[in-house]
Amino acid sequence: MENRLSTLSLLLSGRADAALIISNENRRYFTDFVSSLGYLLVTHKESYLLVDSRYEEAAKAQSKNCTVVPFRKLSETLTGLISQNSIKSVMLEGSAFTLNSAAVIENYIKQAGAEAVCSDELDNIIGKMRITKTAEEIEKIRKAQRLTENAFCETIKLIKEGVSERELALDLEFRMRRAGADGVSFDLIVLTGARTSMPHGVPGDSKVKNGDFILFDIGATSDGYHSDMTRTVALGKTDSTQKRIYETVFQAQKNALSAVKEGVTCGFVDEAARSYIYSAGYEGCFGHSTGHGVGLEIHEAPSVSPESDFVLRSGMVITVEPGIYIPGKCGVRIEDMAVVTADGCIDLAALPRELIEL
Ligand SMILES: [Mn+2]
Repeated sequence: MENRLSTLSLLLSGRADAALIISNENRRYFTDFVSSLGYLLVTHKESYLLVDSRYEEAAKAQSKNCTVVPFRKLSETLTGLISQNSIKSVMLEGSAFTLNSAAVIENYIKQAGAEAVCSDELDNIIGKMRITKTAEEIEKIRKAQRLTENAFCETIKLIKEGVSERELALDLEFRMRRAGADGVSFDLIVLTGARTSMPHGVPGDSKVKNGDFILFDIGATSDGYHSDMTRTVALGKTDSTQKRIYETVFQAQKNALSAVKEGVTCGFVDEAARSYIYSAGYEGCFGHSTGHGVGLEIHEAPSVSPESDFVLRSGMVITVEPGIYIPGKCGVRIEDMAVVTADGCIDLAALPRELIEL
């Protein structure tokens, strides 16, 4: 891992003497250390990772590029470090705090004679760093994707009349974890029949019937990095309406994937999928955005949404996931993750996208 803390420290120059990072993903991003609580104080000279006794031993062994400082009373340890380093201003991640927790930390910072700056500025600085993935990060996402695909290929063998959404979701999660995944990227979505028209439905006791679409929106995490994939399969033969919906989404996704490359806007990619779906007569049946960034979080910048003028750059990882949803009838979504390159993209999914009729 390159020294991201030095990069951040440089980016803080002229804006603040220090930054205090509390979000789990950002602490992990900068120190490689995983914990559910901790405070990373980044100064221009040095970075301190403040942890309680539960994490002291592990943090000392595993964290990178920072000094581990165990604390019993956060107020004392934090104010001590701020004073010792003559820090006069501390930037906070506006998105990571609740109103209450911000008030507490701001008070500690004031007690040390410094000013707290709680806005979106630090989020934006870190967001810009995280949005472009290194080759090492892309490998982690690819590994998470392989775990997802391997589980999917095994689980779909269980599909037959009478098997429930819940059973399929559980089977997928079990296979992912047994194969080495940290966990799932989100509560896995497995929907059958008419319920596939709900883009983010929750798996329940509904059972697969012949002729149903079964929609899987799934992902494993590996080394903290997320994967995200959607496949819609059918049990038995689909009718002409289902086929037309599937083919439209399939082509829309192809169009959007072909549109991805460095220099184009997210709005351009969205439009490539959306205009195809709308012109096929499905206007009003595709409400969500075409995609989103993926990394240490399942939903990151950029948002691949209509009219977005955000410009894609090489190394960004986005999903491309158009869908068509007809309430009471069925829905189809197909989703791959893609790495933006100078002249196109690399599709991180290795699985085919043509309709599978089991
Ligand atoms: Mn997604």
